[in-house]
Amino acid sequence: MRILSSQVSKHVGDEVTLAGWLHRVRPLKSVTFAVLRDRDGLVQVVAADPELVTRLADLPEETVVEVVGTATANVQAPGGVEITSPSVRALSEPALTPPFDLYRPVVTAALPTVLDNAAVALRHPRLRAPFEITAASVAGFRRALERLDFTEVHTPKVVSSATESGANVFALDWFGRKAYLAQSPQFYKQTMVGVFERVYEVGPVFRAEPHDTARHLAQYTSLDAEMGFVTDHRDVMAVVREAVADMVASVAERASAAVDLLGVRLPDVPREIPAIHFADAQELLARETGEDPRGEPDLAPAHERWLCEWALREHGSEFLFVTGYPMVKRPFYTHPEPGRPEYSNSFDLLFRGLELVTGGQRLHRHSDYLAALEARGESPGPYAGYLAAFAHGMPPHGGFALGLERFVARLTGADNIRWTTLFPRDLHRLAP
Ligand code: AMO
Repeated sequence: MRILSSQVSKHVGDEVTLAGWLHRVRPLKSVTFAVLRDRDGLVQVVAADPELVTRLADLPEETVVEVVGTATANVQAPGGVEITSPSVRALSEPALTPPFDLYRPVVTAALPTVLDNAAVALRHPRLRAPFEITAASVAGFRRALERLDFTEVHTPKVVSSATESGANVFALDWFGRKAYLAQSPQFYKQTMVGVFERVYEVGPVFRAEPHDTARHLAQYTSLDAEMGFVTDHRDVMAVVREAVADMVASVAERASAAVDLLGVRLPDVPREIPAIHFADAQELLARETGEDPRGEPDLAPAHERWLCEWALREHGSEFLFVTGYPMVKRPFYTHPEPGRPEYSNSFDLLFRGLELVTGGQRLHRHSDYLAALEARGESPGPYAGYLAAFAHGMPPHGGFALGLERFVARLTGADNIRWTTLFPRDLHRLAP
């Protein structure tokens, strides 16, 4: 029976069967050291038999093999155990040479080379590690929301109207009718509050981003939640805090090898994440930075970075909520701030200099939606299916969305979101 590389130390003295990829083949004078890679790690195989040494010389790295041999303790072997007296059987054809050496601990290949050759490049332990962290992050997100009694839903990704703004939407032909790729599950998650009160979704969303930036993708994974019976956006922020805390904890528990390999420093998630109102943030920036952003409807990336440094200095937190963004910059479903209707009951969560989450309280009265659409010069027609939820009675509610690839990029310190995206889709890239 096949065992994994991580299990060989429990079998010292036994004959064992392993299978995986030839990570490295290193011929010395009389013996050949081969390193086998499986889903759990690496194990060294020592071939001394001249026939096998000759055969290994013809097996290129990345060929898939089965190895049967004796697990033998050797303090000099990585992990303290190696496989001796092996027989080796190829399970694949001799593999093509990878575009760069997968066995070298550090990746020197540039991002485009990695992306162009993703099928094989992602096998490199350092390039695969972010996706172990991604999987653990999603498990943590689900765990938090399940604990808080949210129900997971799966909503359409082809829709009949834009949800976030008309500009960056992909249009497609749907049996002769105009359709769009969903920019978010926004309308459906709100609608489902009328059914379950609390819902969440993990799924792809599409943004026709015309800019080639290090933080934007044309398809990304959105971690969404929506909940009913909130007092205001602060109830939603409390759920964001729980979700992020469980994501970080789950990464520590389930992806510790990847965390160690990449030298990731996991953040503390404060019990209460500090929050600053948009207007106060602008005052602070004007006072402290010599620039005056007051009057601007949004924060510049440089200002987000500055505010994150400030939060770390003042509050010892790598997370900062900015609340109350101006209504003009928020989608029509946004709830205004009571008493200051130019501001909104919305928030962003900034993490290590970058916007990670957007959320807020929504309008919930049907008449408010009609007024909001009219104020923006839009007709309610295209939104009929969504507006029906409000006509039939909806509670005060709110929700948020977290960009998964951005989260992992900030966590791992990646300088480009594409290092933490499987097969990224962007302005230039539709394959592989
Ligand atoms: P928003 O459009 O701000 O909000 O998106 C939410 C979060 O998704 C991430 N994100 C992106 N990640 C990669 N590439 C992109 N092009 C991209 N665009 C956004 C960010 C961002 O914070 N419906 C609202 C959410 C809500 O209010 O519930 C929405 O989609 O991390």
